[in-house]
Amino acid sequence: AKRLSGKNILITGASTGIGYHTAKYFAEAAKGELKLVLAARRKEKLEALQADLIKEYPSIKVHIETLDVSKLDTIEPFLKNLPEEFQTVDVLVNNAGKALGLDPIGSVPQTDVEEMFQTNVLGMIQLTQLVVNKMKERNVGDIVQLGSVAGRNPYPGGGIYCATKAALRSFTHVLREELINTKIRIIEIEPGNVATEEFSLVRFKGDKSKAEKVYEGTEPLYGTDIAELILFAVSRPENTVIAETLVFASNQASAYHIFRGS
Ligand code: 8X3
Repeated sequence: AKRLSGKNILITGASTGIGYHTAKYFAEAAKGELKLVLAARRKEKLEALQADLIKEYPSIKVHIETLDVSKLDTIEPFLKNLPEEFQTVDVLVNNAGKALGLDPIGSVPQTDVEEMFQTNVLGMIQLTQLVVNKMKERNVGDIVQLGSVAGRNPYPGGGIYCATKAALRSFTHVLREELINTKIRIIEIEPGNVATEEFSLVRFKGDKSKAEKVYEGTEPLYGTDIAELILFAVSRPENTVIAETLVFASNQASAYHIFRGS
């Protein structure tokens, strides 16, 4: 908790899933002695989370802001307009991201291709480029990248999503190389199958039965499990960088291989 105390943590995609739980885990670990900038597209969800956090931890400072990272030209104004006390970002959690469909290459709707790349890659890059320069000036900071097993182990039907996560992985490696002479830590978390509230629902465009099948017969990971890892990585002493972390549920061995009880 001491290592987090007073820090300002910016989380994208904070309204649900891994981002939401990460906000809660940080708040709990620091007993409210920190600042959170929570960004996502849905204002009402952020408002509810902010209200919960303030109720539970009266000393916490939470700034919420509507942000769609796929709208690249909104990212710089978003940062510039942060209230003074939230301007200095100590920890950036690049969490916003999505998979759309499982269509074979040749049949992926162009809108899906663009939406995945805009969000998972271009938005993430834009935000990181702006934040990293400020971190460089201070020679300190943590950038947490939400990669995926999909970035290492591409699977049929994931032609675009896997490519976005491979791009994130490559970008993240370069960032770590370039920042080797700084105190900025680059942390990549690469989850396998995580049953968040919405990941599969978004992938299958609201088809609940398809979404539920992804986790059927398994004991999946949950958003809370990944939040716990992000918190662990960020709260290591400054000589330690959890550089990469491939994380599976205990019944998953690769992107393709999930044990479903038979
Ligand atoms: C999410 C994991 O297996 O759906 O990044 O690609 S998977």
